[in-house]
Amino acid sequence: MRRVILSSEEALTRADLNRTGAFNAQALEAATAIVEDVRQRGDAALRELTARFDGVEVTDFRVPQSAIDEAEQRVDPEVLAALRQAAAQIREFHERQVQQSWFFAREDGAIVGAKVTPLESVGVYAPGGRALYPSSLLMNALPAQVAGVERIVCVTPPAADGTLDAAMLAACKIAGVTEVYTVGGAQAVAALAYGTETIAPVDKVTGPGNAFVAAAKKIVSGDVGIDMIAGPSEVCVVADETADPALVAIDLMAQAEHDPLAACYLVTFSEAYADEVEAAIGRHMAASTRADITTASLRDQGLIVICQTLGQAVDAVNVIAPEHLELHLAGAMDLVGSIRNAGAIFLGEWTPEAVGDYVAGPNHTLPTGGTARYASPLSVDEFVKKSSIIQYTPRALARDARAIVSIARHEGLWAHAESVAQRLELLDEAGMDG
Ligand code: HSO
Ligand code: ZN
Repeated sequence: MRRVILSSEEALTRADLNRTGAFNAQALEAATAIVEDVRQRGDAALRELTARFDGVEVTDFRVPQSAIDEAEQRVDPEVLAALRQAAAQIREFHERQVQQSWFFAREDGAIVGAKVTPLESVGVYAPGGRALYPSSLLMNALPAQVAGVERIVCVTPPAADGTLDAAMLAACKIAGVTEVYTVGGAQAVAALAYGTETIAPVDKVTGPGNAFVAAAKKIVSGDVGIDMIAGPSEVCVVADETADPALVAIDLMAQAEHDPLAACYLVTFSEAYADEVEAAIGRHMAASTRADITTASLRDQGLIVICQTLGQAVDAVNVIAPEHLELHLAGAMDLVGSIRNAGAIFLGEWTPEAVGDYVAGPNHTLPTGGTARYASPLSVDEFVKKSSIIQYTPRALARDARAIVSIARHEGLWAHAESVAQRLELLDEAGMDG
């Protein structure tokens, strides 16, 4: 892993990070053409693009309900039980996020508030290939279900033999997905956004994907809602001398094995400790079943930051603004207040990121690429919208009339002012002073 050694006066900068980004100009150009093609030609384009990119001839994109219902019988019972346990814990966590509509009655009789309404339909993108994750399907579909979304559509690319993973279909069933389509890539995002003969459009598209999927989400956003544009996955481990280097090493590898582009950061306090972690990575690697991906990620994207002080380490974390942050330090909980930027914070040596990836309950769809500076984990909020509610009484209107008329006149908006003034006249005629 590359190293940056900070003297006590130095601070980590964003330029030190060399982030790859969620997509590039090439992916954007390719996705633009694909989205346009699907918009123009619907299912015919989906068929051609699926043949070209997935090497599969799909005649009917819709997965029959019977296949979804039967999938549970084809999944290893232990995996099925694990998915059910994960779903229960994810659901329980997200139920706490549900927001109620609220109304506030003012003393003058006016009522103002917000009405919370679930989106009618959402489309969840579930990647295939290297990133075939039923857990991600749960993390996207369950918050939508908890929010009260009625139509939850899953799109996912076919395997080389044209089939879909049984565990993915079982996860769809567990999470209340109502339609599944065998289509992936930018073309699937376009189909969800604009609709085709077989796929009715949705209100919002969520879910992770490769650079083309990320680019397609960027393109369709505005015509349809999107969650976040997810880039390569990241972890930042802060470890002091008390942390077990073997555990720090395996936790870095747990993120690196996702993707050669995954970015792993180790923030620590001596070169000798960093050497120990790297030596442990070497020992673990011999047993890894994903050594190629893991090695490439750590070699090309990995970064070790050596700090002199804890304050410097906290500053480094806030510059990295990692998707996942693990604190392997004595007194980790005391540091939480000073961490401004992190998608999820894992405290102490008994909390590997894998806990949060699967079962803890919080969402594993988290802001990447430094977007934790301003963005939050995927939540029930992403699947509802709010409408403001306003009801005035004569008294409330009389009370606020002057302010409205003043601002309206200042803005040169005659009818705005009149719409209030004329009502006040009506009140006068009726002998009501509000
Ligand atoms: N760490 C991944 C989520 C995941 N891990 C899915 C296992 N399966 C991205 O945050
Ligand atoms: Zn993971």
